[in-house]
Amino acid sequence: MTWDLLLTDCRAATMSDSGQPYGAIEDAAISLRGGKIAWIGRRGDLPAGEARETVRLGGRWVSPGLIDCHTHLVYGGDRAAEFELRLKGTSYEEIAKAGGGIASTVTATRSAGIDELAASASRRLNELASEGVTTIEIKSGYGLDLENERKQLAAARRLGEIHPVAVRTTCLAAHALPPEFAGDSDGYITRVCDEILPALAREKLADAVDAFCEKIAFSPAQTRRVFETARRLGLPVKLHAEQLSDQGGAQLASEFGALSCDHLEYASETGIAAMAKSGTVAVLLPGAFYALRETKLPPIDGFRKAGVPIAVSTDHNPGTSPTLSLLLMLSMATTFFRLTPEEALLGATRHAAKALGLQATHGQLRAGMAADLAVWSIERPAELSYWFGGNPNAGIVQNGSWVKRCM
Ligand code: DI6
Ligand code: FE
Repeated sequence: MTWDLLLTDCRAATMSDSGQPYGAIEDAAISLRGGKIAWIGRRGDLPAGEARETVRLGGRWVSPGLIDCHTHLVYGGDRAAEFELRLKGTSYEEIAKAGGGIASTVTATRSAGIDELAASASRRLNELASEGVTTIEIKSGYGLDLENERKQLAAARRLGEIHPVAVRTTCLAAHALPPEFAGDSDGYITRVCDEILPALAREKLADAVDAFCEKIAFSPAQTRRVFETARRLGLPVKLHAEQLSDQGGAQLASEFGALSCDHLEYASETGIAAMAKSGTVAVLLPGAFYALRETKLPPIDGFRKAGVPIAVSTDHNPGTSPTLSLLLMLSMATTFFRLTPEEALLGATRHAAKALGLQATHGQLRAGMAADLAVWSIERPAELSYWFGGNPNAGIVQNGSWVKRCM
């Protein structure tokens, strides 16, 4: 057998369901071929073979490359001025109603060219990727018309071409009401369903469809129309659900077999049961929880008891979660939400893959899966949510090739 790369003298947090915490393999070897994991197991069991390159990792831990499954990475401008306002007491809802918030980012995004959007997002992506993120989801939702949603998604696709990171795109045209549709949110949803989504689906710019179901955004009835369109176009759905109030969004999204419901601080028992039934992932976004000084915790125990897989993501966006660290989110998920470190890491690997529909190929170290790996200078995997600040990443492999070479 010949391999492109053989990693030995390492410990593997495979994140597979092996019965061991973290699916751990002590004294592991991992061989890669053709962009995939060819073999993984105990070093002593390694089959005979030749590797073009062998790297001894000195006992370091290897995990699946991290997956950031919910971001709004591509946008114009920033919202540092609004941040100052909020600190003087204005609420997120008040800012949104006064035409600030998302609307101000829409203005800045519409006036930016695609090169400018890609360049600013590229700098942010470098930061996220330096922590071992090898797959990222990027949403539109600051264009709010066909031309500008297309521009955002095309910028996101370009990032996937110029960075060693796999990019999944999501059309979030139903994020906020654009100013030209003020007072006519049903009219805007008609535009989304009849024009924006069909065109972007045809152009293969969107891998999924998302919406913001909330009092300050779109109603369940409007969200349903968006989901019906997505279904007709053959695109999977996700939902910003129950972030500020319980709208029954989790039930609605589950009815459409949603990949994920995200935020969920105000999710109900009924919502949880519906998600469990449809296999929908609960994506927790502790950065937004932190930045909005939310105090209502998402119903973590309910998700656990119902067997709803939990993911953790940055929700990177300029308004409510301007974070550039997925590891910091793992720390916050343990400290704020009391996830165990193992649950937190599952949330940025196996369960995050499921939230993107990539569970067959990503998020675990298993033969046949994508050779996307992160190498860590740590003694135990719990350190990935224990430290906050600092970066213990020591190496990154994407698609079988070194992005950041160890030693
Ligand atoms: N929920 C969020 O947390 C972000 N979008 C959403 O639907 C906020 C986006 C923003 O404020 O720009
Ligand atoms: Fe979001």
